[in-house]
Amino acid sequence: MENKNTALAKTALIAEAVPNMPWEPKPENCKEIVWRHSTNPIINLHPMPKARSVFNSCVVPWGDGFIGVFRVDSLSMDPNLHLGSSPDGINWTIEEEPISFISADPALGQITVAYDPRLSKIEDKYYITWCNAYYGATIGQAWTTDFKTFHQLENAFLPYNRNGVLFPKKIGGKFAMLSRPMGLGMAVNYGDIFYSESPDLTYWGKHRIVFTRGPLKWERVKIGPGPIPIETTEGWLLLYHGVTDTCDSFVYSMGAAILDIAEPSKVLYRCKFPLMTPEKDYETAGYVGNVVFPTGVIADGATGRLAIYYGAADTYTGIVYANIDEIIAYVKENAWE
Ligand code: BMA
Repeated sequence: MENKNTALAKTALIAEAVPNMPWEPKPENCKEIVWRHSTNPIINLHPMPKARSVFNSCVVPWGDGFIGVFRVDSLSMDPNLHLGSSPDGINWTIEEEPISFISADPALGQITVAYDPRLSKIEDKYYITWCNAYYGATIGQAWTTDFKTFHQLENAFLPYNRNGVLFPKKIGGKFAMLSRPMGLGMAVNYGDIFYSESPDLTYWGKHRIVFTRGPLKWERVKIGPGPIPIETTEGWLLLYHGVTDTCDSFVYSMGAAILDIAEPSKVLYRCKFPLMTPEKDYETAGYVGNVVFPTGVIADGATGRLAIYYGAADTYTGIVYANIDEIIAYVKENAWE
């Protein structure tokens, strides 16, 4: 019988076991690296009375089940962050009212717009980062230990910045974050992934480029980090979104890269091809069509299984599954020289 250590070495995933995670085996005829949950989308339009849609959200194991922070677009289409819980990671109950944050500075606490949360457990705390509106998009930060009381911290950066994604452990003793500084509006063409460090989550610095938009079409307009990076024996697996333009819109796909464990601004491998592009009706049509936007992941250290949560068409929540071995092999085989 295989013991846990053997399984860890084989799967290359450094994570706790999550035996009850959502999972479906790869369909026999599937040639893709990731495959969709059979009853996607798992969260449909109008999941509760005051909500229009729920997407771009993140989840973690909690107790016997799962808990998550969800982007809920209200009936007026304004986004905010809501708590959700689930026994199986697929059927979610999302709270009607947004999360209320306790903030030392009332100016920061007046959240009017909040979206695209990420959730990261570092030591004994769960940290939420999100796109916060403070004179423009910037990175909001908060922590909780019980998912009842939420303590808001300083915004990490000046506007304009989106997609703040904390690493799930300190690097060289410092908190570490990937983010995507950006221009204001479509006129300023800027959207690449940077790495930053902080001793205390208040003061951020040592900003380093990780990688810029790619020369291939699928990611030539902008890129941004997706779920929290996944620790493996090969390095940090970063799932990210890459955006291209067509004659009438953008197309958001999911790509992957492997970053150095000790110095994550160093890219070891970056895959030339996306792992997933919008193909299903619920991805190509909706509030914003042709969008797959990964923001959450559950990783099972015992088997190397991944369940990746993504927003579809800015309207629905979906899950795709993958095996860590297969993703890593695919990224290496198809990496830029
Ligand atoms: C990005 C963000 C995301 C959204 C995506 C596609 O810029 O606004 O929240 O999912 O565009 O519209």
